[in-house]
Amino acid sequence: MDLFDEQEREAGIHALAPGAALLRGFARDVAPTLLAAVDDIAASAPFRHLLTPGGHTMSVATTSCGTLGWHSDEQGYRYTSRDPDSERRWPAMPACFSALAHDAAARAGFAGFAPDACLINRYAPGARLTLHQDRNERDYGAPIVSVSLGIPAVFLFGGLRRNDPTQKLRLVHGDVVVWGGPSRLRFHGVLPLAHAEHPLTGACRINLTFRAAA
Ligand SMILES: O=C(O)CCC(=O)C(=O)O
Repeated sequence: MDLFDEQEREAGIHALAPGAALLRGFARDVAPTLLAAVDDIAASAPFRHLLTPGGHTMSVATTSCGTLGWHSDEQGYRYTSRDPDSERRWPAMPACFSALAHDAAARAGFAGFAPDACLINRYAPGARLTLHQDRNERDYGAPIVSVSLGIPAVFLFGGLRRNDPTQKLRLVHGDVVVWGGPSRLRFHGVLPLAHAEHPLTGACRINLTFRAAA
């Protein structure tokens, strides 16, 4: 049995660093409801491949829900109250999303988390997210709650400097990672996804990243 198998077998809370935890399987039961809500959101705010400030097209497709949505283009990274593609407000955050994010944060030691933004990332095999910090939010007092659905991914969880060593965590359907407090600005990313199939998502991974942005 390798380390990945061992981690996946153990449901429950796994400390990653001060203020950071992996909650194995925390979202598994509610996953079908979450995925149905993602379909509804994508019907009014479709997934798109954003441009980075450097002019590269992101391999991950994104959309958002909540009061604020995350956006990137040649002008930089930022939150917007309207979907720049349609000029309409982002879809409201479904109650099942806010409840899950609140409960996962509480389980990891952050009571009262009330996200106003959920970035939804869709990864096809080969898609990746390079190491970055989440720093477009106004207040770093609230944690980040990140939910994995569908096919597995290897999540890189680093330190406060880009070159710090990273932990490699294989995240599977229903896993939730929470980082806040002294870990709030840790670098993190996702390695290129291997090809796989999941009964609920096909050959794709959906990630929900909840933030208190305003
Ligand atoms: O897909 C993931 O697990 C991480 C997503 C992420 O790092 C982000 O949206 O900032």
